[in-house]
Amino acid sequence: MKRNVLWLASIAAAAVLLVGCRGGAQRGGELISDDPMEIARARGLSPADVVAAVKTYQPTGKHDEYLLFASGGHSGQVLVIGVPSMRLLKVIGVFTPEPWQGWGFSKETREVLRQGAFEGKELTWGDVHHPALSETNGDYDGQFLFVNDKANSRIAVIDLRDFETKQIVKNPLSLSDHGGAFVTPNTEWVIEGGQYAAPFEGYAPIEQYQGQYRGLVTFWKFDRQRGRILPEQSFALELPPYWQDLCDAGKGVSEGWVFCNSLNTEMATGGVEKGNPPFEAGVSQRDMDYLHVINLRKAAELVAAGRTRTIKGFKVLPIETAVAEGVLYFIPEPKSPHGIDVSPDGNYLVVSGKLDPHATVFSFEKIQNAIASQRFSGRDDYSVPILDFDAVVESQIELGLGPLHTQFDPNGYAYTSLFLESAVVRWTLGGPWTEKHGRDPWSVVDKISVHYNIGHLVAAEGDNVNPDGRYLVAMNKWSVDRFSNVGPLLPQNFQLIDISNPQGPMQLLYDMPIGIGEPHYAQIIKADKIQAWEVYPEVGWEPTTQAAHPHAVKPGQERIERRGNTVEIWMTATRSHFTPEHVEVRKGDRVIWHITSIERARDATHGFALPGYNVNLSLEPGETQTIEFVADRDGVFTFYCTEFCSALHLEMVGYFLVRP
Ligand code: CUK
Ligand code: CUA
Repeated sequence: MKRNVLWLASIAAAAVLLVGCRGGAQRGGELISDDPMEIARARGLSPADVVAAVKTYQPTGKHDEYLLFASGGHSGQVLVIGVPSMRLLKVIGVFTPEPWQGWGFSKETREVLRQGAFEGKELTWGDVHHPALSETNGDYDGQFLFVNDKANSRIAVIDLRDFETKQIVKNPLSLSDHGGAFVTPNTEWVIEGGQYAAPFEGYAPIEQYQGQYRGLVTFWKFDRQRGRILPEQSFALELPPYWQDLCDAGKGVSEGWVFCNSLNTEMATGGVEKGNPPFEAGVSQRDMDYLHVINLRKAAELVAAGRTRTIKGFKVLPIETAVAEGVLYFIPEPKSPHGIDVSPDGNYLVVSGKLDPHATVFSFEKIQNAIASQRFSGRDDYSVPILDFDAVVESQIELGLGPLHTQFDPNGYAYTSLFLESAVVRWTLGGPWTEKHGRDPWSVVDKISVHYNIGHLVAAEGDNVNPDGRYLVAMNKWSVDRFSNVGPLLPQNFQLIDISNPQGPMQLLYDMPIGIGEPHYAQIIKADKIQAWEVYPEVGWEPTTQAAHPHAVKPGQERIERRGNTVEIWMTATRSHFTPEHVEVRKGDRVIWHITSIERARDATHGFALPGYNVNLSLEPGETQTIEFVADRDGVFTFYCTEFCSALHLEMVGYFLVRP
């Protein structure tokens, strides 16, 4: 209903523009009219611009219908954006310290960051590629978000009750990943596909590539109750040293299976400086690479039965076992593929090769038949059976140049990003899906230009069993001339596209520059599925454990205690004071400082800055956080609140005195 009203309003606005308007809206560079038509004309807006504006504008206080969770790329963070307004709502600190949130500054959050250390070395950035919302029966449930770090092979768990990172797991076997994070339809497993093959155990000369280097895909067991990945129940599937790329989890008919693309089945090892072909040529000599088809259910049974080796304390299911037990099959796929996306019903696997203008669609049903009747066209060097291409392919559709990633809507359409063409193509996904909606199977129906060099695209709930359609966001690598010049490093460009009309064309609505990292993938969830807390459930809450903090303190019980060279402080924060306000220690003392916000009012956040000691905390209502350090600088340090919390915010200070 509301949408109809909006639509009518925008049509009316557009119609008036089309028949022309009166002039004189602008005088001396100033807009003086409050007639919308005159304003539009004075600003040079076309009727389509006005329609786009009306479709995206959110009046003050009105909430967006959808939330977009976008990877923050090499910022190591996650972005939360409202759709359709494209307003940035939050940046979630994940792999990188983030002072506004106190992320990586308190003892509690530092410990989460340190979980992601590589053999003891703390890593303070990540390359986030693929966010994955938790699912129940293949539909987003709004509880958790998982993201991968391509640079260091890590997965992070974010709890959507407070939008904070709770856990980082470091893959002990690898230092790069890509096909993650993806979840199985009930979030039992978080999938982390590999990327650049390397030895599991450490060093091996590159001449021993085929024998010593390995690919892998890791299945992290998720405990929803505890909100944690359980590394001891997780395992990796050993794979040939191809470069596994994106993965997707089966759903519906294909639930229990996992599909991963690969490139470099040539096993090229580069070395352009030694006269070898460079990687870019070496990895694309063959016409076909291999789509990996993995029976995860069977693999998990083998792991439970102890059929694993342990490498660096982590369970590994060997290739030989996977092959012998029917866990692993290959399908030839056009070379150097990128996206693999499973259709909403789970039957079609859409593979797009950047170097091939087609999407290749495989049928899960045909794959099962080919496995049952052993229709193999051979085996690779590691004895993995290769399914006969013709036996499992459903269709190949010419989409355009450089197809990458595919999403779905409820109208029987698929949408694929075209990197080289800078476009989004809408096409019909054949089979019963299309028949039900009375469409031609496997045909391109519409194309829209985007600016520029699109990587991923994301439609509302467009990768789960129940896509919403409505909106699609093109995630463009280059913005070139779209925005004011901000120097040689340009923002990426998210473009919001209206896909709500199944009969009409797609319409570009909005450009949003992303001035932080390079977002790769994103997911769009219906906003009302997320039930985030407004304040922490009780005073003295510890967000990293989601439980009462053992060192929370009630008003009146604030204190400072000394034990030998250790000084421990239990402090409260409220508008507009810290208690106590004087903390005095001796140089060299170890300081353990707990601060509890005793606020219960929504949005009454306090900060806690300790200059000279590199501390800034964010204390949301009810939260308790700890800082721990050696007072190795003497002097007088004013700690103060970094959030403008009240009229007397400037007075919310105290003195930390360190006696020489
Ligand atoms: S990737 Cu970057 S555009 Cu990591 Cu999913 Cu395709
Ligand atoms: Cu508390 Cu400003």
